[in-house]
Amino acid sequence: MLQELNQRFAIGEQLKFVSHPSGLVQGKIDTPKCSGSFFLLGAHIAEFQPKSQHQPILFMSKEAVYEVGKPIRGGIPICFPWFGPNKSDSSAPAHGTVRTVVWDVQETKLTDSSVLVTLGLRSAPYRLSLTVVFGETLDVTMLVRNETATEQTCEVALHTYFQLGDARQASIIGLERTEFRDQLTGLIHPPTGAAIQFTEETDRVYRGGVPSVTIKDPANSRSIHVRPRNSQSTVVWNPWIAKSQRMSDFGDDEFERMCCVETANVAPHNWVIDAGNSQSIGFEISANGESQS
Ligand code: TA6
Repeated sequence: MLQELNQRFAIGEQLKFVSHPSGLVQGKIDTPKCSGSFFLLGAHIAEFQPKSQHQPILFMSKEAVYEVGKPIRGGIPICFPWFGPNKSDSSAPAHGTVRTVVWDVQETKLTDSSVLVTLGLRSAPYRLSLTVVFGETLDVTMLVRNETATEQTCEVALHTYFQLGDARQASIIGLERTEFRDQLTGLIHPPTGAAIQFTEETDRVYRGGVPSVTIKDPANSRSIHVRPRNSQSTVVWNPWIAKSQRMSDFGDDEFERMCCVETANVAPHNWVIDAGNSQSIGFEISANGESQS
């Protein structure tokens, strides 16, 4: 399988497919602009580090499990066709079904010295594609096509885990004028007018599109910018101490070095996709400031 994948889709030393120690198929990117990687399992983007940065942009748990049928803790899990628990079937997996199945490679190419990869999955009644451009920035677009003769309602979240030098010193700018639902209490809060800081378990769905979200990470002397596209929801999460201890695939102290800022369309901004139509969501991630090695 690896031989065929590399024959069809490798790009010299800039993109090649390898067998991860877990046995999962992993695409590895190394260009003058960045290094990165993804798994076919879940079309899971696992690593992204511009050559200008001494720290990865994406967080991956040291306790992550790499196994078909299970989600990988870190990177960019894709939550679809629902977010969180399934509202009508408590036995269904959290965050949907597409992050735990193997996607296929549809296209790879070098474009302006950046590596473009498109992965695909047919997950009835939808056909999905994820296009990722690994360059100085990370550009991700997910396209969802409704292949039925009736409209379909779904949720989507690109559940991005960001690496932080110290979550206690970090702050998130760009959502201060947006109301949010506190997922821990179910209460809706008006805009706070202030940056988000992490002092406890934080799990919020911000309602309404924003042009950009900035994660200020002074401990790494950098800021990370997320520019969402066609997203009406932004989820912000840090599990903090107790929840970290309850997650077997997450280190007890790893909450100190990560946060999630998720580009999404979740309730009440579910997608309603007409028969035969498509919807897309995406973002561009960039970083500035030198992080100390
Ligand atoms: O996006 C935040 C969240 O919904 C949290 O409630 C937490 O459950 C997190 O996702 C991780 O979910 P997972 O199913 O990947 O453990």
